[in-house]
Amino acid sequence: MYLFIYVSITVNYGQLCITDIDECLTNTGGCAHICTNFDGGFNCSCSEGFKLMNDKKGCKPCPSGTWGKDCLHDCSCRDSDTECNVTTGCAECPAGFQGADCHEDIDECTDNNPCGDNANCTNTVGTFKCVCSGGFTQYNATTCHGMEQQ
Ligand SMILES: [Ca+2]
Repeated sequence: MYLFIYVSITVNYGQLCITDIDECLTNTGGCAHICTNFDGGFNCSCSEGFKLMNDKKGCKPCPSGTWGKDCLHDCSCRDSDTECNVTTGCAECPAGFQGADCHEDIDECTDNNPCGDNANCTNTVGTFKCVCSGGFTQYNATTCHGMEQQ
């Protein structure tokens, strides 16, 4: 018994497994879309707008509400999921947001002072506030008037 194990180990160490086999050269490694070879193995991946299936070879279209490489991005578009392209994402974000996933707040206060000269702009997530400077009162969301203007 001990002798058998010793011989088996010796044989395995004796094999020369130095040269990598490029599995991607044969039938794209069985990958539906993209095959990536590396030393000792290979990976399958999918094009934008597709997700790798459980068999690690097939690719299925992104489910509704997701997009991009491996469907990792959320569709948080302005109107509905129908405007979310599976490869490019949202055509238009909801007001106050930007970025590929529409999760990034727009700092309205740094873009162009929407509050005018008589108020201080405060950025908030998804929108902004105008707080009237001393001596001025709120006229509407973005305008403050002095006493003589009311
Ligand atoms: Ca904001």
